Amino acid sequence: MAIQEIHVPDIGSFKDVEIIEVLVNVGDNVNAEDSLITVESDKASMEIPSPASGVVKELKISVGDRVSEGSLLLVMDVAEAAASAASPPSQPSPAGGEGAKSSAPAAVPPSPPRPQPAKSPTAAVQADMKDVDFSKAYATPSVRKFGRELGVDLNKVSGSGRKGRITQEDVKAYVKDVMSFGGVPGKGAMPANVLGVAPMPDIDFSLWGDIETVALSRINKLTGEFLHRNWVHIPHVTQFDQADITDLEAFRKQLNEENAKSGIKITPLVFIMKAVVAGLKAYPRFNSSLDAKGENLIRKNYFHIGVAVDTPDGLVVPVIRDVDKKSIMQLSEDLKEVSAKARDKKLKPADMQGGCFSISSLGGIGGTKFTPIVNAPEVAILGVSKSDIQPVWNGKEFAPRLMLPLSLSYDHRVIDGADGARFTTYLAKMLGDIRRLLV
Ligand code: CAO
Repeated sequence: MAIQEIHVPDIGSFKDVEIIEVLVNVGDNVNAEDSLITVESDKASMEIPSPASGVVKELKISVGDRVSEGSLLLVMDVAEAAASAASPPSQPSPAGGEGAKSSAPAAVPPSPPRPQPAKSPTAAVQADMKDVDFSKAYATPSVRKFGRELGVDLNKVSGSGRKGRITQEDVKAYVKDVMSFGGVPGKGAMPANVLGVAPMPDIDFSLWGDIETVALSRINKLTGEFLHRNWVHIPHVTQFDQADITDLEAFRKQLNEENAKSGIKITPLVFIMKAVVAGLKAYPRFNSSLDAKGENLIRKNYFHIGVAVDTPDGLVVPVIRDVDKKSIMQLSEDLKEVSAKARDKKLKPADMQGGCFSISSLGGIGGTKFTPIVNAPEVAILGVSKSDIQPVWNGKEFAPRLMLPLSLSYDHRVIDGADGARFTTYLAKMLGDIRRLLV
């Protein structure tokens, strides 16, 4: 045995890239070509394999560190035979191409966070793989992701790729095998929670005309995974309503005139935030989250509101804290600050955590209603569309009133339809006469 430092080999155009996964721990027995870490650039992720077999003695990096060719990764007690064979560094494997040795890997979504070990993985194909430990499965992040999406426990799939690496074809063959045997091969019936959803086909669009491929931003990819998870896990219902904001709008315009010199613009959104807080106080179930087992509701006695901000790189939801304690002017300032931070990419993860309820306002753009996706672990989200003048019957005649469309999506496991309707009715009442917010 010999102590050897393991460095990042030639990784082509990947420079100063972030480590998104450390796949080994101190004490692990590693075989040559086993993946050590996954790095990610703006465009792609890539696994760095071990150049030698041996035991990991010391890790010199952790998730979030940035590395380039030559960076020290770890110290290994290398097996004698492997030590001499270890001199030419192994090539990293681009996550997008099985066994490929390209320095310009294809763009793929980042690998999801490393899951915790499963307590009792009984089924070969499961609907939810988030708790299953794939760390010993020899597969690229894209194949791990594919396996998770199909609910396949990769630990049970044999790899036909180089050095036994599991390929996408192996996963497909495994699923076919399990399906054709009506369950776990040789072990009985199909588990009840099989997803049963076919993977998206890989289509060559150039067959029908000129195309170009544009890599998704990191925010697009993360948001996509997050929204997909919430869409699949949460039974959504969307309740539509309208608030008469004719008087509110007159007051808002007056405030803006009075504060013209302050440089702070008051938009309808800050009043909506205040009305939402009143709603959360009146209907505390909306200010709660389900615990991980789905058995208890965690009720919050604070009022932090997430606001969806549209940026050139995608959607982010910074959280404005203690909305109940802030004035309309203060909230307008906060909103201006967080949207500027979001658009300048200066938001930190902590700025986007701890929200109780989110608001997605498309009122500055247009549209009449939409169905926002709940921002879990929150249980409801309010979509706001563009207000417009409508004829409203006042008992004697139709009067022109400024109506604001509201679209409330909620988690039906926590909120009943009646409460959904009560909540929007309450919001409309508050926004229709904002003096009520003081009561
Ligand atoms: N009806 C009519 N006009 C509205 C309105 C509404 N509901 N909401 C805002 N407006 C007006 C504002 O008063 C402002 O008018 P002036 O320019 O005349 O003053 C204009 O529209 C632009 O407002 P804004 O968008 O700059 O400000 P905001 O406070 O309403 O919103 C922010 C701030 C950050 C939420 C917004 O800029 C944004 O990014 N919205 C997009 C959110 C998004 O993408 N959601 C989709 C997520 S997917 O569910």
